[in-house]
Amino acid sequence: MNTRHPKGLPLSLLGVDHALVAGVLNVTPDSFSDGGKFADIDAAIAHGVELHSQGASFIDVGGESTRPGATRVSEDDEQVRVLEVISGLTAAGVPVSIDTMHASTAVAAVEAGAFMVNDVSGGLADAAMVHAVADLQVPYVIMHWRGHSTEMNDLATYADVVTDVIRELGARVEVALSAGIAQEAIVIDPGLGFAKEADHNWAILNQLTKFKALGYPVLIGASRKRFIGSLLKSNDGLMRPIDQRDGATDAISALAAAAGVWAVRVHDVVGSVDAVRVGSAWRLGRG
Ligand code: PMM
Repeated sequence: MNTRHPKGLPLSLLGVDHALVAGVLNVTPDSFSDGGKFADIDAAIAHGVELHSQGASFIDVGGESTRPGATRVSEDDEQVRVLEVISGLTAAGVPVSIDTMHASTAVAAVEAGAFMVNDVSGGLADAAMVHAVADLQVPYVIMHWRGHSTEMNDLATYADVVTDVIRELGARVEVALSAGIAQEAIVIDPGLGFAKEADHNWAILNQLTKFKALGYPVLIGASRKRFIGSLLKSNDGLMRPIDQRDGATDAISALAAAAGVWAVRVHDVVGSVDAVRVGSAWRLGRG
């Protein structure tokens, strides 16, 4: 199996030998970091084009917030939010992935030009998803997930977080394979912040090589998440504000690239583009 890239990547990304940077584009009124800013379609497309020009390998477009406590959106509302943005970016030559838990949105998004489906629920939220992706024959990101945003904070209990997440991810990979998704099309993601407390995330990052060893390309989404905010608390105990977490995000991007991940998913592309170059050169022993 080729663990460098999943099968089905745009040609423009195949020659890249450092970790890829996925730029986050949340077209939602309520995402925790950039939500609300890009609800207007033209502004969203312009932002995606800008992230791509800054060096993002592809743009991950999502229309449903997965922020802890967020309420769900209907498939129709989600598609109204994302489809025009995806076709606009595709027309501008920007590779796009779709961040969705809905099979119908995945299908419509790929029709609109998306090359990959990023499903934070790893197929658990919508049983039709793995079958849809098998038909679409596109790369599929399977993230570790235990439940929707309204309940995930109560599900963060593990005997051993690394062992448990690897086992649960493995079960979702089996479901995807049984549905007919090609092994070469699968990407795995430990799901930082999803039913995980701060130290669960650090334990996972500490053991990234164990995820790599499963043989699938690995994607990491640490950008601006709460566990960074709590690591960098001020002396009086205040969380580091969301808009001041990019330096730490860049550090994680560098270390994740050094550990051999396939891609990092970030809001601030500029810093992570340099960071993954450093991490990948470190890993390869050449620039
Ligand atoms: N995190 C978020 C959304 N989508 N997708 C993947 N594959 N991995 C992640 O860690 C991930 C994701 C939540 O962050 P956001 O609200 O800033 O997009």
